[in-house]
Amino acid sequence: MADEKSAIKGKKGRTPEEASIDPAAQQMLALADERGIGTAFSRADQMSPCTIGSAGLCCDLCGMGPCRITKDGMTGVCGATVDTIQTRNFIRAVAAGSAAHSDHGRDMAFTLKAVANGETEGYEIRDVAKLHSVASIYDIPIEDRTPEEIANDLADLYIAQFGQQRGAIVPTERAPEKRKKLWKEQGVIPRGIDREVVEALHRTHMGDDQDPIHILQHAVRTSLADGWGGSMIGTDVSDILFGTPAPLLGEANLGVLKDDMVNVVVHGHEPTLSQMVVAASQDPEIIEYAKAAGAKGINLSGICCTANEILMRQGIPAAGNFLQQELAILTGAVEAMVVDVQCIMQALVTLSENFHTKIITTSPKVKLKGATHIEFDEKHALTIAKNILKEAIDNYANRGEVNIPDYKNTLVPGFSHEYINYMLGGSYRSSFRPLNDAIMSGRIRGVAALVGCTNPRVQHDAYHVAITEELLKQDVLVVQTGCSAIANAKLGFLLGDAGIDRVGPGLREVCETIGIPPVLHMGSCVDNTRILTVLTQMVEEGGLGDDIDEVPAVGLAPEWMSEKALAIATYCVASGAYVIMGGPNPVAGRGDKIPESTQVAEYMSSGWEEIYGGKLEFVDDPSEMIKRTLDHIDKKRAALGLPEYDATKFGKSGDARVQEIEALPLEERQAALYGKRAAG
Ligand code: NFS
Repeated sequence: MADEKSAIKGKKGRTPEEASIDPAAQQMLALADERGIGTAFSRADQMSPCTIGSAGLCCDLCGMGPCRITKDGMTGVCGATVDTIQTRNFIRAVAAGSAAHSDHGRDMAFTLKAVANGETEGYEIRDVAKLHSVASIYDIPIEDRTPEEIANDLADLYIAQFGQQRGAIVPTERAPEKRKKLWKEQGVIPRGIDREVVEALHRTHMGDDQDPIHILQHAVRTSLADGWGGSMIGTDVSDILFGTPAPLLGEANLGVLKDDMVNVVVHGHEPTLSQMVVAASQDPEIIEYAKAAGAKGINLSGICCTANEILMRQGIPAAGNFLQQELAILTGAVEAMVVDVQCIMQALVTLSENFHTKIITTSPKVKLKGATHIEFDEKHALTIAKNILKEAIDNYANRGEVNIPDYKNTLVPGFSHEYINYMLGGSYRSSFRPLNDAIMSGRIRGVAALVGCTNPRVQHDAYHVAITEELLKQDVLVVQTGCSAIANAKLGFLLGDAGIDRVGPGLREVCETIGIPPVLHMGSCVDNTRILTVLTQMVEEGGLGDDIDEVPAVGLAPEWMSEKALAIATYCVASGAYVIMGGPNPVAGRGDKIPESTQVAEYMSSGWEEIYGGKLEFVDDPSEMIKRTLDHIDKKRAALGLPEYDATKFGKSGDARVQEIEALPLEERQAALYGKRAAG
């Protein structure tokens, strides 16, 4: 634990204010500093990223290396060129990201199968309407059949997508016609989810595929197996089993922890575990058990995408995003942090040794040395969830000093594509027409999907918030998932009233008319597929072109860190979107000591744009990200023949206008309201 002394103000360390814009995070970082406890922030300060590796210039695929390409014209021992090395590294990251999302989707499909066959404890099919609508897409008969019979068929179909060897995975059928045709021509329709991931690994084994463009073509196919495969399956099944999200009231930030209750934080990704912990926490027996331990009850909260899953379905508060997992433990108030898969820092265990917090791993795939392992099994899900909570309650007596920051904000999450469709027209006229019309008229300039992680290499939450603020002013509707959504939730953007005065006049009118926040929280990272569905439905509604690449929309992941983010970025590009990622480009040479190989970076931008209409770019500076976003939106508006965006054209209706009128002197107010000429 030598480096436990390395707090945030280390040699090159940033102050808490420089490390995060979130006051709750700042408070915890100051505490870590005081106590000499290391966090991801201080570790990032002490370890500069490897400039060779971060530019994709290091090849460690065989035992002749690792080879580092540090000069122009250099190759690896085998002769591999810079472009080959960079694209091989890139596709491996895409494969790992796609594998993570898709394995999550597979587990969801297995759970659906088990629920359909009565083999689980505590689960049920909550959303029969969604089951029917998904089954109908694939012509699974629904008439005169029980939900279980339909779910069994759907589960079989979905499970088969992973091991399928030939043909096309079925969720790709849901893309716009023109897009499917393009994918077919390019030969990138995934044949089977597992097959594409395996082939990505095979192709990048020593001595296989060494043509950068050919490698990238398969990167596209692998990523599509994620976005229009594993992730889409994950979202569908989560909705069927746990309910399709609709707006509700939630809270976010470390202030959701309670000093007089047993705090259990669920962290990770798969809703199978977290949903059952939610159910168990409401069990009278468990509540009594907590009271007997001297607590007022159980207070559940989430971190990362698990937080999003239970926030948007049950309104369970989010304690924070990725970089707040350690900070939650630093409060001293967490009895147990229950984790499943993905985005879980190994540092949690060492950190928790300074406190009473128990780290409980639950997935058969993920163990952390030093953590308590209580393996989750859907057959005994509720019993296991109760046992986990009992462990946490038993730990309440060991709690020491507590420092819960007094910061939290309310938000309205739960904007599934089904709900967006409904909210725009109600039950009888649900449609995307009003949204398309608002974009076509210029009330809404365009749409930005702001997604992805937080990363200690940049000021925590700062880019998410700065970009959102500016885009809203520019009348761009912002949709969000993942840790980015939590970043903005903490600042109050995801609640209508709090965010509305910071929104451009046209967008404001739309938000006021429909009664929505200017930033729509659409779920976890797996739910980025909801954004694909929304874009497809906007295309099908008409008026915004006949393919996704024609819609004035941009995707941004300004603080990304995970390989999953690269998989998401690639499938979004292949679906026609312009994607802007923050941070250094993992396929570009950097600086003067390292060759400036921009061939791959250029291909992912202009090359992919020529083929797919979407492109991938890495941009360091948030103002440049905003500029490119607006330029792209305006370019797409012009290509569709839509009126040029004009900030002064709208804003003379809705609440803003009412307030303006109310502030007028009586006679002018009458004139404005009744059309009478002001006297005199
Ligand atoms: Ni996405 Fe969710 Fe967060 Fe990043 Fe991790 S939680 S799947 S990878 S860090 S947004």
